[in-house]
Amino acid sequence: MSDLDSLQSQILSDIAAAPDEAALEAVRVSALGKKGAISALLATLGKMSPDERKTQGAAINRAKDAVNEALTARREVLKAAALDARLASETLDVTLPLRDAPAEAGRIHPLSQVWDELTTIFADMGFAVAEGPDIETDDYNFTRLNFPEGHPAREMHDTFFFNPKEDNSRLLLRTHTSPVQVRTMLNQKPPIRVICPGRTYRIDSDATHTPQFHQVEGLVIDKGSHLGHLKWILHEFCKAFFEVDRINMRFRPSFFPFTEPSLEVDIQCRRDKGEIRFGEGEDWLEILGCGMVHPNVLAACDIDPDVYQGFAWGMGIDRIAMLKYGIADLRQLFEGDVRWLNHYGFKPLDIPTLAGGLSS
Ligand code: 2U9
Repeated sequence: MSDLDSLQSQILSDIAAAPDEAALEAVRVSALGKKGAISALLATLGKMSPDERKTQGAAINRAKDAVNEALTARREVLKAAALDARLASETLDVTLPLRDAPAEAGRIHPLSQVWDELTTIFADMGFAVAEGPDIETDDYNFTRLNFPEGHPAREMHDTFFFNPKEDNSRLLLRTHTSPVQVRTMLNQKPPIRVICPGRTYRIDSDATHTPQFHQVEGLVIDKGSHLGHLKWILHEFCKAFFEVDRINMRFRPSFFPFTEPSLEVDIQCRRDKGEIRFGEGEDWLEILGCGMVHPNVLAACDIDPDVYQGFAWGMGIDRIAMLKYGIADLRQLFEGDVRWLNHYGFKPLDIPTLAGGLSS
């Protein structure tokens, strides 16, 4: 085999072995580039005799053509292989579930969820939502609610007071949402049917109390309203809220300055391996307080107690949220831990409705 033949077969086998386009380019440069082996042979033609040049020139050019052809063919093969590899690596599996859309990102806090659930339930019964300021007067938070001046019942509430004003009156952070009902009665004529969800404050901080917490209270004022209506409303609320068909309730006598008679309500439940089930079982769990609005409160809110009567109730939103969603520690509700929220939170578009389900 001549030197040219062996050079050509070496180059062709290098071309065949080139694993990618970069390696193939390196083979091309070493054969046909300025300093390439075939280019070097072509440069020798000038020093040859015309006869020699004729035969050698034709032979070298055939080798050059063969190399060019092999390069083109190999380049096509490598290009196709590179494309196949890219297509394989960039394959999209259209059967995979969709990634969360932006509207699915973030979570609704369980307290907000429960707040929405209970306003949905009471709205369905015809209740309006009333709101009022967090900073209240002593008069609206205590006096008009039949807490006599200097009465120990005021101390039960462990109040956050602001510094006294010049006239010695003191503003305070409301200890319950009841002043919202006082404002409602002063501004609206009966019949009244409102619920008052809101933030409340008491100087209390331990495993079962936070200085800021949440309450929802309800108030009905009409000429013929009575305890039977109150029991029905609370019973319907508990069934809807805990999403059970039946629930047993127990009404125990109690005392609040603003209601007479006053009652505390327990619901029947079963405690099972750290979980609570409602609507069955032998245990009782206190969930709210209620009663007929005290005639002194009606009178203090410009409503004639000889014409109208009413009932009211109150419960802790934090407590019913913990019971419904199995949250063990009250303080977790206030920590703002995103990992906790991702576990206990609700999807933003799963808005509670009675038709679509409260928490499904
Ligand atoms: C007016 C008249 C009456 C609201 C009521 C309760 C009973 C009650 C507690 C439950 C748990 C507060 O969060 S808690 O500690 N509340 O037991 N609340 S009756 O009665 C009113 C309110 C306003 C004008």
